[in-house]
Amino acid sequence: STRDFHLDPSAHLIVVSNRLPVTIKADASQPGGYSFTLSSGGLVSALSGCKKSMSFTWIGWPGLNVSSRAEEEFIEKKLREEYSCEPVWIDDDVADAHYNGFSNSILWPLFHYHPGEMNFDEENWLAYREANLLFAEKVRSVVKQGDMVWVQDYHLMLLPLMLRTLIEGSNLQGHTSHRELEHVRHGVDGTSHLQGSEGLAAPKKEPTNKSSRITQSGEGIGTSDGAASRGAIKIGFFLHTPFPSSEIYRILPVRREILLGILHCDLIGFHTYDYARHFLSSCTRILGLPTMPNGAEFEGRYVHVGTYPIGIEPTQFEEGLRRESVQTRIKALERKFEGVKIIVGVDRLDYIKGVPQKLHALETFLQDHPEWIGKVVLVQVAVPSRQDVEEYQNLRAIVNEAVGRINGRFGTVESMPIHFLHRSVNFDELCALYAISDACLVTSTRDGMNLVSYEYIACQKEKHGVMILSEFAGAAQSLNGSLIVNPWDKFAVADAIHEALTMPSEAKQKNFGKLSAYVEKHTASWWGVSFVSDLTRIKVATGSSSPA
Ligand code: GDG
Repeated sequence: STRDFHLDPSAHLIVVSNRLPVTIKADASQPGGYSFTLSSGGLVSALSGCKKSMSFTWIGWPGLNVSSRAEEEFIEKKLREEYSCEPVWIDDDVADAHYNGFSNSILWPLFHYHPGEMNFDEENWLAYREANLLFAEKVRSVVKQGDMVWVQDYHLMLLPLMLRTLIEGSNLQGHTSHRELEHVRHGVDGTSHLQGSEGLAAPKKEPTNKSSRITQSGEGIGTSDGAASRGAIKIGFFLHTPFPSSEIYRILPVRREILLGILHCDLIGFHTYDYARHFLSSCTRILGLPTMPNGAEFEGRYVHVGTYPIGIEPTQFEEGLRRESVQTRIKALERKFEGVKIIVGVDRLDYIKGVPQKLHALETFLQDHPEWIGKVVLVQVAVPSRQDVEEYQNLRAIVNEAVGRINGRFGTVESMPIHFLHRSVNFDELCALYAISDACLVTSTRDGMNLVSYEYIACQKEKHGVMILSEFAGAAQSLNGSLIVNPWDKFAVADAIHEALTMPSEAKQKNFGKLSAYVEKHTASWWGVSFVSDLTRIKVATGSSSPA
């Protein structure tokens, strides 16, 4: 269906994500002693569409700390002038407990249906609040009346509430959940008071000099004593992970606080209809809120909830494939693997990606179809990820063992069934790998969307390779034309591998046609523009408003 987008060129968009899209490194050879590199991440291309028609600021953690205020100022100036970015400085211990602690050891496992891996810890929760408050203060210092703030992902779920509190001050009164709000605002021991930043800060720590400096120098619309009117700014939130069933979600000890955190938005977006539904039923069951399929009533306002499936920029891959160096690499790989079918897997080495399940399915396939031994290889790129978190270290050991065992069992002097790379590959190599592969295998046990499947399709215009996709990836809702599998059923995945390797070319072509049409249309910039366009359209009234 065609959508009619509406971006207001006079509006200013502030995007907030945990990490800034710029990598900063100490580098003595550079002026000022630091090098700056814009990352090529998905969010950068996703926002390219919005950037063309609106003015734009990106707020995030710069990923490092420097020793002097002069160095901070140097970095701030460079980020502001060349990248439209504003850094949020966070002390290393808080940043670690916020990112590795609460975000990646509590929310991440729970949202991906791994409650056994969730170790709830008060210190991490306090750090999560403190980091969210530092972000809120930074946003408050740059935001102006009429701006739109778009908050990204599970690292920043308290930010919308904190921002409204900072900006709108004492206007935050409510009937539904007054006590919960107090709990979030005042901190666990109740010693802090609401006004100003202290009420939101972790009670155990004094506000740092840095955070109070940001507060004092803030030129934004909110002040700690005067309240701007409700609706002075619009806030959107997008969750890149699944939102789990309320039966899982309600395990979280701070389930109320996290829901209340994002309910202070005007628009909340998810990748799929299921995630939106799970969120709304959590709002009903945990907070008792009245909900409708497209939103919830909260504190006298209507919070819109919608689905915005993210995508990729296929043109980046098409351009990659046209490069001479990539074509040369493709030819070399094709020679190397002549007469052998290739299955590609590309995953961060994360327990949600189901890499052990993938390996077991391949093992089952080779056991049941020994005629394929030596005639098929799995090239698995497993990018090291979050190696400071214990679960990820355990996973690495499990995967290494399985690769060794399967290669030992089915390998020959000439070939090994699994080519396992525990590192990242560069973009050109990634394009070549996608292009030469006869099938792509995604076996995530949960995955918000999964963009690897989109990228593989973008690189298959010539071969029409088969996409084997877990039903537990958000992408399974969109990528009609894939072979959808339950990754926990190794026999079913083994059957899908067999089907993919033996599929007639007409069937492959037909499937590819559907997949490609979807990927080409639902791009990353389409995602960004549709969300911001919907946020622009929402009318925010003082007091009660009804759904559009
Ligand atoms: C989260 C959600 C959701 C991987 N290895 C290499 C490499 N990559 C790139 C891929 C792809 C990206 O990393 C991975 O994206 P995914 O979407 O597959 O997964 P997550 O990182 O878990 O992302 C996910 C996403 O957010 C967006 O909302 O889809 O569900 O979990 O772009 O290409 N890139 C290069 N070398 C590698 O070795 N160059």
